[in-house]
Amino acid sequence: MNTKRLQETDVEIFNAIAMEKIRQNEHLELIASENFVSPAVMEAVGSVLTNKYAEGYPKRRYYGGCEHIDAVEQLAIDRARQLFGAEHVNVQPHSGSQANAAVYAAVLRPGDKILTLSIENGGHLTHGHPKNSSGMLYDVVHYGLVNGTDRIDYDQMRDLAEREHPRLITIGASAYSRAIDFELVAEIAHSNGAMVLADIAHIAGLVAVGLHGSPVPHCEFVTTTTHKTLRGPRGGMIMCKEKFAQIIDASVFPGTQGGPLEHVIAGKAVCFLEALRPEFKQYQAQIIGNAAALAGAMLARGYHVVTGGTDNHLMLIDLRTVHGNVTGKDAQVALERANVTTNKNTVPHETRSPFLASGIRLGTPAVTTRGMREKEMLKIADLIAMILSHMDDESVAEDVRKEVLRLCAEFPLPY
Ligand code: DSN
Repeated sequence: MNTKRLQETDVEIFNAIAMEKIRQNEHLELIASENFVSPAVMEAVGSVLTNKYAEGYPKRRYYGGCEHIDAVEQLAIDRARQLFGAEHVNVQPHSGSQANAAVYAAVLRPGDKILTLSIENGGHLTHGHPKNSSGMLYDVVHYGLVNGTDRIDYDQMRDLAEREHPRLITIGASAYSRAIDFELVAEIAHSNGAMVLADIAHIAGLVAVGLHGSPVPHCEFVTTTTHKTLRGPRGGMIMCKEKFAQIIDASVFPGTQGGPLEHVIAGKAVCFLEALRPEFKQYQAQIIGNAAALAGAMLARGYHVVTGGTDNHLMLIDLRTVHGNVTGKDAQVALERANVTTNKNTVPHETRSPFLASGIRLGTPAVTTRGMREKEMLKIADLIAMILSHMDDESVAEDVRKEVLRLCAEFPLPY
């Protein structure tokens, strides 16, 4: 993209973007929730659509001049419906958090009970964390993980649903590596008078191509971000049954948002078109294959991969078994020094604060977008293990950094 005018107008922002581009090109991106959009998505997001106000919905706007915006938003809606087989789609949420807040506001009143997975067990901030509005406004009860396997405890979910009578059960995770049984969750909810919000932000790409079971036929509400495995622009989306269409749309606008970000919605439309192509399924299959290879290689080096492996795009490495003194924070910093980007993460049965944590979360969507495959995952496992075993050794960090730069040069980004 031509950024000459930006350089002339604001050299400080130009330089920061230029440095970030170099960072993205020269680091191994293993943060499970990040990805690299296509140049086509990038162009749509950087387009003149950012200039337009379009409060309302296609053909029902509060502003004039929306004919082309309407076409963009309708394409995004139609493609998303086709991609996920959804009855109704709202593409306006600015983020996954906004999407979740809009669903809550649509069907809950303050004080209503929600049954969710806590962030400590792999859930998300917006699933009832006390410092998030979901935790402040609603009465939160958490189900957890099965002791020993660290998989979602559906029996406990059922017991709590029977005992607590929640109005809504949320299912979905930010740090959970196993397939989720959405049909079972819906059955538990519906037999106890509750509705379900499935938050598929992390696994949306896998769901879109059928490599993970879909919640869409079973759950009243499905939310997602569009920028993780789905590989679109940063943003959110809500899918729901037709009978909830009106209350969901009203809850997004005017309930919780004003003017939609139509340039981002254009990027979402492009992303959905890309996701409808056959090669997107191959891409998702490779994400899963790469995650399995990386998890297998970490296990082979003696690391504890939470739940013993992965069914999706991510894994949690509990560092306590091999490196008892290394916190997740230490590991994140040491890896970063060698151009390997990860995030510290709490693990089940955590003994440290979330600021230190005992684990790191690794994901393969971004490196798979660069074209890396199983062979490279084995190499990446080697590099991670090398750093973690020589935490303060600058020369090891430098050797690993060189290896990372070589890998990144072999699999360049398109921008
Ligand atoms: N913060 C995101 C993640 O990293 O998983 C979830 O919203």
